[in-house]
Amino acid sequence: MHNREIAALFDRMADLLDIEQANPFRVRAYRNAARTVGGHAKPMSELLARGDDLSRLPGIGKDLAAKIAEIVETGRLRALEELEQRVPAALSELMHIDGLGPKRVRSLYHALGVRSPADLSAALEGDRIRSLPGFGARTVEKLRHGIEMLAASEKRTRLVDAEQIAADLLEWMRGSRGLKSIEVAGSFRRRCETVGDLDLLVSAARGSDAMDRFVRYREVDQVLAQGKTRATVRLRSGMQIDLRVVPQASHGAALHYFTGSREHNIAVRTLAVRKKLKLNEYGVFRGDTRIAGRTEADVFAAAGLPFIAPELRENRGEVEAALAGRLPRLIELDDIRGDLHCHSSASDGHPSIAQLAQAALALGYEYLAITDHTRRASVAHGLVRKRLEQQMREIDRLNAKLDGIVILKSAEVDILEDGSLDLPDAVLRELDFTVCAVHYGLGLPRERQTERILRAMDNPLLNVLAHPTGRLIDVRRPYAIDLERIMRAARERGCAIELNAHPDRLDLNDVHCRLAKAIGVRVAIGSDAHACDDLALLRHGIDQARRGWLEAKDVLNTRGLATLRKLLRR
Ligand code: DGT
Ligand code: CA
Ligand code: CA
Repeated sequence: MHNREIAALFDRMADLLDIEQANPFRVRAYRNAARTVGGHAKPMSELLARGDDLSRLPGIGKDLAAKIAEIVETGRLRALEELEQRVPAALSELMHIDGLGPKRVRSLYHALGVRSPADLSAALEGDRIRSLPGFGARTVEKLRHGIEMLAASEKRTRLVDAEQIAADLLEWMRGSRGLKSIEVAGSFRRRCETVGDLDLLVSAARGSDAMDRFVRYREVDQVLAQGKTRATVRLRSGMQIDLRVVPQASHGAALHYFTGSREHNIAVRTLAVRKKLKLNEYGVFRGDTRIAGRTEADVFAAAGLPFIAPELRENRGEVEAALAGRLPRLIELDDIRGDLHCHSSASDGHPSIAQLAQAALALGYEYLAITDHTRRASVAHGLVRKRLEQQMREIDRLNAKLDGIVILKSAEVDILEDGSLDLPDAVLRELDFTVCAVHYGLGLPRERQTERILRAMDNPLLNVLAHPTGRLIDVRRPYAIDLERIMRAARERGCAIELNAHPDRLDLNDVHCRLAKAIGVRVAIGSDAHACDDLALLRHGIDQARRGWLEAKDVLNTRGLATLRKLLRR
């Protein structure tokens, strides 16, 4: 059982309890548990095996700790099975459609017998749904989009989830006889935000048992194809895996070929052909002689190219840049000097500021900004002015004691519908800087939404525009905005644009990062952590930044504190 799967059971529990109108605290407890487990870096099974007390994890009490142990040991959760006797399990899937909450799900179920996304699709075809209270034309339209997103999300897996699946499989495969190397190629290696399947590449000595071992992996649900050097299986999680076994002499060529993208491969092959060479997954050939293939660098060199990082291989100009000696020096996680977006127990995050500071220090950061929500986000215990002032005093006290790290006073400030910020300027001025975002009124028409954000940026107290498109991967589309116009305005005004690194968001995405670079607006990468371990989520932002050609100099929080302060000032 991967952490994601345990989290999914808790989430389903929370959904069904919510639909059943159970105690909201119970619902929230399961949600928090899902977040803690799903975002934890180590598998729960490993923590249990080494005797850790799970009730020490944030948001996990004795009861939930026992439930995690039950799931790890039995693969089941009895409490959920009992609940599913009363509430149809598929109703939980409906809860994941944008526009549906427990109330609407209940009314769809009771009034129209809608139990699943398929039922909902059918109901949307007819007009009985319009007679239900709360299902106006806009909601119906939103639900149509929501169903499309759900259908699309079933075909692809978020990179962060694929990582857990891949890590477990790799560990199993490393036990193969005669194994020389093993790598995951494809979109996974290019660090795409979602992957369709995993492409596993093994180089092995003759007579290796890698192929047999692959199809015997305990998570395999179905072997779809099996030959001597290639096989395809489907795992119980639904993920499909392609395996290729190649001799070492072809390793680099195969790695390049199966990393793709297809369009990048074609561009490189075209260069090779111009040099009268043949390039395929076995090597680079002049006539019948293999002149390269053992390493990827050799393959690139044979085509007349320097090594091109996997994240760039989308045929978005990387081959031309490589030929001209103008490849970017991509940002690395090590370049990051601090985190500019995280939540403490003052809002919806769990940890205290002191705990967050210790965790940030352990990551080697020089600074950490505390960006709790302000007033409007009442669901997340918006910080009223008084508490924000208390928090600032607490930060002053901590900063006086802490060595090696500085906590920055900030807040995630709501941009209201008229473009004003929801705290008075006098309060905002007390902060080191602000992170501002749209959380409500996501459905405004493009022109108005863009105006709203431009007006907010007119206020010189707006420093970073957070998660600029508002999309949630697999769940919610970006809101309608003219992002290019916003970025240009941000550059003129000296605002930065956030790359929110949380795996639910990745907002900016890769293409937007590239646009930011072209426009010359600085990018601030933030983890949006709600737990100490979440600070490590920042690496997901680095993946997308690299895909967007960003270099350390394009990113705000690669600077030391003094320069950061200077750059933030408007
Ligand atoms: P995915 O799985 O949809 O997230 O995306 P990829 O890029 O992993 O695609 P996949 O799994 O179909 O194939 C892996 C790589 O293999 C792909 O990126 C490039 C290479 N490849 C597969 N088929 C072809 C082909 O017909 N021509 C070329 N040039 N390369 C191919
Ligand atoms: Ca793939
Ligand atoms: Ca594949």
